[in-house]
Amino acid sequence: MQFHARQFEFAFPRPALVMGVVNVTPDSFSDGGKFLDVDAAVARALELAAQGAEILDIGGESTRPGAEPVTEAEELRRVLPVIGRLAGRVHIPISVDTLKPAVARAALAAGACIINDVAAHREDSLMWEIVAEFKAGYVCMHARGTPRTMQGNPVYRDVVREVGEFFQERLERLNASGIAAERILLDVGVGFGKTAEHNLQLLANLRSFTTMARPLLIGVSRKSFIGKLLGADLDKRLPGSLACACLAIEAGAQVIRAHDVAETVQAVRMTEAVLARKGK
Ligand code: 9MG
Repeated sequence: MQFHARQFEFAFPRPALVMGVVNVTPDSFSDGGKFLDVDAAVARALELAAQGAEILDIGGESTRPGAEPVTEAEELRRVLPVIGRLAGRVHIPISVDTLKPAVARAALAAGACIINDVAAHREDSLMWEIVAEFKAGYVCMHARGTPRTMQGNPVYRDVVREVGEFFQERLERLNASGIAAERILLDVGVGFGKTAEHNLQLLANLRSFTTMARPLLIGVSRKSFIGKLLGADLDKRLPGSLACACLAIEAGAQVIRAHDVAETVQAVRMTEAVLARKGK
C-alpha cells in the first residue's frame, strides 16, 4: 500500500509514521497559546521532527469541542509564516489542519503537502479540487457537526458500520474529484461528534477498516475521552494516549497523530518489535 503526498512517497508495510502536532492557536485543545509566536511554533516543529515525527501537522484553528471558528485572514496569518519557514528546513511532509479551501490553497502554495480535513463530510467539492490540483495527500476524517456543535448529543445506530459506510462513499467521491486513492489517509475521527463509548467502539474495531486498503491515521493524543474514562487531567493523559496508540498499531493503523512525539515513537516502535515476532 502506498501513500503519496506531492514529492513524498511512503510504501507500507513500514514502521508507522508519527504525525507531530503543532498548534498555532491561542485556545487550542491541549497546548493552547504556547506556539502562537511564529519562532516558537517553528522551533517546536523542528523539535518534534528531531524526536522522530515523520509528518508535521500545523493548525491555526482550534478543533477542540466547543471551539469558535476563526476568520480566514486570521488563520492565514497564523499558519502561513510557519509553513513558509518550515518548508525550506524540514525534509518531511508538512500537513495543514484546516477546514477552509482558501487556507488549504495558500498552505499548499507555501510548501505544505497534506491537507488534514476534519470536515471531510463536506458537500462542497472545492477543497478536493485544490487537493487534486496540487497532487497533495489528503486526510479524510469522519466527523459529525462542527467543533462548536459536535459534542451536543451524538447518536449512531452502529458507529463502526456508519463510519465504514462514510469512508466507502467518500473514497468514491474523492476519486471522482481527481484525488487518487494513494493520496488518501482514512481517520475515524476520535472525539469528533462521538461519545467516549463511540470512541472506544471505534478503537476496538479499528481492524475492520483495513479492508478499505488505505492507511489508517489515528488521533487519540490527550483527548477528553481518556480524561473521562480515567479521571485524568489534560497533562496526565500520556499513558492512556500511548495505550490507545499501541492498540491502534496492533489493529493495523499506519499513522499516529500525537503531541508527545518522543514518547509515542518509543511506544510504537516497541509495539512493532513485538508484533514482528508474532508466531516465531
Ligand atoms: C486536528 N485534529 C485533532 N484531532 C484529530 C484527529 O483525531 N485526527 C485528525 N486527522 N486531525 C485531528
